[in-house]
Amino acid sequence: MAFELPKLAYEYDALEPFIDARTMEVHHSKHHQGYTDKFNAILEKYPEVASMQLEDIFKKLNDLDVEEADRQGIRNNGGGYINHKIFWESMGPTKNVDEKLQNEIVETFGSLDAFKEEFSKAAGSQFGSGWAWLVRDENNKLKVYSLANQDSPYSLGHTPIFNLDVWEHAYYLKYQNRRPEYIENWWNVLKLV
Ligand code: MN3
Repeated sequence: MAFELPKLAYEYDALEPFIDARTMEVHHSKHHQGYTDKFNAILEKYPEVASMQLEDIFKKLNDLDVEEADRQGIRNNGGGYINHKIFWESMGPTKNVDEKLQNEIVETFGSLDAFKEEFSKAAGSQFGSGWAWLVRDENNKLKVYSLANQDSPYSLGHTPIFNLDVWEHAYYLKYQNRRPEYIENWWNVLKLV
């Protein structure tokens, strides 16, 4: 069983003007498709891994019975597969605020603005390619951080809630080197908060 490129719940131009249609199209149909294909190609060698729940593959990444080069391949390409899936699902053209989550965010970070500032800082200060994350840690506490490349919070024992892609391919066409502007505009298309 192969993992499929997830269909988006909205059109490529639905997040305009904050994320442009061309970036969405290339990001989804080329980048995400590429991760999907490479992930599946590795899994062809490991039917037991291919039949696992997607999240479990990353929770158990270090214990998978695979060659080391393939473990790294799963980390990178499988990470690219699951991280983008979370990314598309957390965005949308209309807000669908999760009140319970929002209350918990205010409780944990002091205010919504303080949370946004901390998250934006994590996204802005990630050196090179990576993602900013809101997760639940092993004690069910909300936490914000960034991880390099396609690393998954599941591999740290954490559960992702939403993420922000700060690889250049996520924003370069529209924003070039202006990552802070991309981050600021992204809050408009994050559904949950
Ligand atoms: Mn990406």
